[in-house]
Amino acid sequence: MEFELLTTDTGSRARAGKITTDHGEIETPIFMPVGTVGTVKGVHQNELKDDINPDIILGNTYHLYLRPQTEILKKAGGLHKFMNWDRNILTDSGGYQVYSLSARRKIKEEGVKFKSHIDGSYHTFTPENVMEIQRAIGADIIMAFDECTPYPCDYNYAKRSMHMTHRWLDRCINHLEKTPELYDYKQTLFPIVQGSTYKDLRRQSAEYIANAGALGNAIGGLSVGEPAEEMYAMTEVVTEILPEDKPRYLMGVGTPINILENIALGIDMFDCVMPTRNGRNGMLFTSHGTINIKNKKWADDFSPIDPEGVSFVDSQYSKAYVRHLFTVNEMLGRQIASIHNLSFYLWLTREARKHILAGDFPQWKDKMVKQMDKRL
Ligand code: PRF
Repeated sequence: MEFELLTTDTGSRARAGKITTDHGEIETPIFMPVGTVGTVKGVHQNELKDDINPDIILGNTYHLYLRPQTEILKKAGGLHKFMNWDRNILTDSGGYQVYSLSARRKIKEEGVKFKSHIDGSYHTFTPENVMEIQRAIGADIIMAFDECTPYPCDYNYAKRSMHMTHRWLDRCINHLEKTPELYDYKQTLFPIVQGSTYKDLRRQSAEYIANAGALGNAIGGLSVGEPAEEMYAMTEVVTEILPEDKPRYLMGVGTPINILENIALGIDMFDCVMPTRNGRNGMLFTSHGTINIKNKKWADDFSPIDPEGVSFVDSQYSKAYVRHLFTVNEMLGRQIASIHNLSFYLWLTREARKHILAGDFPQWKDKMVKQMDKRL
């Protein structure tokens, strides 16, 4: 994997860059649609490739390990072939899903024993087996196994957990070296900064992660319920320390406003379930604010769902029609909302990139943040 830093904004820390892997180029800043179980929920491959058109999507080790399971993915020749996606994939390590989804878990130095949310069976994730599972899934970018601390988090717990995440990183790196790639392309490991909402811990963690010398770095443990200002303060501390010449990925963030603010602080990559999950609940993100399409006020509004939107759904369907689909609980409503929201998120990061390259990112960002901070 290579990263080319094209521009750093003079009025902020925003950057425009380009990552190149064996599955093609990724123009940064980028939003990566989440495809947890090997599908971006509710979106066909045609719509994903031709309309939303992302350079990279996300998969989850936790889910794919439980179903369809590693052996099936190996037989398929990896996740790319299994789901018929020939561009980039990044897999999260399970270091978050184990905490947020499993029915029960026990965290020890060796790893995490957890109870499946699907059938109640018991499993253990260790830094070593998570590297092996991610080899089998075959994503281009794979994540280190970490502990994502909750918010709020006691200082001493956060500190102990951060050190364990660092020791787990060393184990990930060692084991990955001994575990060859299964397919004919390279995989790149990204380590993860933790440290909860404590600046001193975040600094310490960022230094440790930077020293690991990986080709890209991630920030975890944020967007877990803390106020946005606290998240931005942590991003700022960490991006000051992480190397300039490597891409930086802020995990699980966030709203369109969170994304622009974090781009301004030097983040290059984002992922979040919001556009799809909130979309399935009738929330539409637009450049003029968020729409709750289930609201009665749209019942006879026959204007397009987003006149400025870049997706075909924006001009082809009216607000009244999509509201109707939600009211009668038709799945097409949820599909339209997912396609709209993902197209909007991708448009937003592409537009940010254009403005970084053009040199007027801070002004554009401030205007957009003000504009989007509304409920329509
Ligand atoms: N760790 C991992 N994945 C994550 C997170 C984390 O801290 C977050 C935090 N918002 C989202 N996804 N491994």
